[in-house]
Amino acid sequence: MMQMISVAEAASAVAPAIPLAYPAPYWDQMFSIWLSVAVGIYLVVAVPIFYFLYRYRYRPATNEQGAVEKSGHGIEVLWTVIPLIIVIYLAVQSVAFYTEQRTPPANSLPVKAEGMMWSWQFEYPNGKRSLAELYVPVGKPVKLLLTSKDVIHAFHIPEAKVMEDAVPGRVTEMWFQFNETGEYRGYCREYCGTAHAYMLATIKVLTAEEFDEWLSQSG
Ligand SMILES: [Cu+2]
Repeated sequence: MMQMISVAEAASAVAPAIPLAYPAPYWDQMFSIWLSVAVGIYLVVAVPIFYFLYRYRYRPATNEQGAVEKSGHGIEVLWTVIPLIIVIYLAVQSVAFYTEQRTPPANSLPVKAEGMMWSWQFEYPNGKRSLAELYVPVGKPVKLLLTSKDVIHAFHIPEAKVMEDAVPGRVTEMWFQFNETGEYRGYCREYCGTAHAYMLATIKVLTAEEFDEWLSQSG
């Protein structure tokens, strides 16, 4: 019984009802689907291989001459159509999840993010700015509008499993949402020179009230 409870707890820890951050679950689900399909195909192929290795092993004077298979259209259609269906499913499912991962929800809070050697500057809708600290409200999607002052950088949030390039002269988009308050880290993930490794941003996830208060304070 104790074992059962701990297994159930482990399962709920792997897939909590409300994940720490979006859009990470789309990526996790896609990974699980691909892994399941890959393991399934591996078993379908590998188990018969080992069986046939044993079943048709060499024995003197037995089946020295192989049988010639002449009619096999049925099985050829089968091994063409089944993989085709699997590949189409993976493609359609991937596009569906990818679209969710990449499309900021309509109610997203837009925040401009500018990379520079070697820090990040953020600008909020009311014009307030912050350096190396990204303040966001909990439970609300945030749309980062990324660009760069100098070279190509990339903003990466491990918990949300998102990353996007920050390119000079261009604005790129990525979205994320934290569902728990606390401090998390954003990284530059495009090698950009000497202090690249120190090009971090602290993501401060506040309650809606704390965020509104912070946003309304000047400077
Ligand atoms: Cu950088």
